[in-house]
Amino acid sequence: MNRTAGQIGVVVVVALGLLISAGTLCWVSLGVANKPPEPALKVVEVAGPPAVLNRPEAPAAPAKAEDDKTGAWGNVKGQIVLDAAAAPERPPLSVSKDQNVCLAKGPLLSEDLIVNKTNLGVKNVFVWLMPVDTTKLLAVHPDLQKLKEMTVEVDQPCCMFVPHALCMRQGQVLVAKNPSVISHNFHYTGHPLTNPGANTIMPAGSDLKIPDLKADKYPIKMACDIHPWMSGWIRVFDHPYFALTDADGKYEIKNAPAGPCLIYTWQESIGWVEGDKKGTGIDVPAGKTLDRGVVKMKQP
Ligand SMILES: [Cu+2]
Repeated sequence: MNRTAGQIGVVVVVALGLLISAGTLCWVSLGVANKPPEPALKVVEVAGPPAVLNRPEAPAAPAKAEDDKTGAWGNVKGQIVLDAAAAPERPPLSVSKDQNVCLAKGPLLSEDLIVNKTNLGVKNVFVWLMPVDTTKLLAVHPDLQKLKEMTVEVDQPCCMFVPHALCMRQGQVLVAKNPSVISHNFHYTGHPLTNPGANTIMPAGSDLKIPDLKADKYPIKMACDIHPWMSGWIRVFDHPYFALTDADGKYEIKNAPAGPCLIYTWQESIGWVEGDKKGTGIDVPAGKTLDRGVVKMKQP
């Protein structure tokens, strides 16, 4: 029994030796002897620092768009001025119908191009910001995230749209009003796929609610088929960083995300005022105002 056990012991030792040698040869021949598989723990380390994961009392981080790396905000302002020696006169509109109502407060003047006679500032230029990477959204300042007004109104008191140009945010409802004693036909048209528009008769004293306007780089045109001189423009944004120039051609956009972005300027009589549909690169300074000074707009 003892001899047999001894023989078995020798066989086991020899077999183990052969197995170890074969295993080593196998690792070496496969080229993996010096590259053991990555430990599963490595993945856990990459996923996040345990010190943070183990802090249940840590406050939740506020939701931020990807562009917001600093949490800082800045302002952008400027002025759009017509490149001309003098402000052009606004031609009177040809009011061919309902004169007793439409001309009750005097002649109607074209609003296609309204230029300040003193400083040549151009009114109603749309100015807005966009991210450099158009697949992302601009970070929005916490004070501006919630819509302050759920509706935006456009009035038609005397056969003109008031205001003639308006900006709104996606989610707001456009309310067209007709306080006059005659009918209008509210006809709005945007991009056929985004804001295809509609054409609705508005009897005297009626309102029309349009709740589904979408943010788009294409403007929406307002018109009235009954009074063909009526016109107006709407732009819809998915952020709050837009402005219309005032009677001096000035604009200011506040609390925009600091860092690089694109600025667009568009006026109905010439289209793009500065640059083109690709916009113009600017850098919004953290905690400061970028004054872009005067930008000259060519004449139509
Ligand atoms: Cu009308």
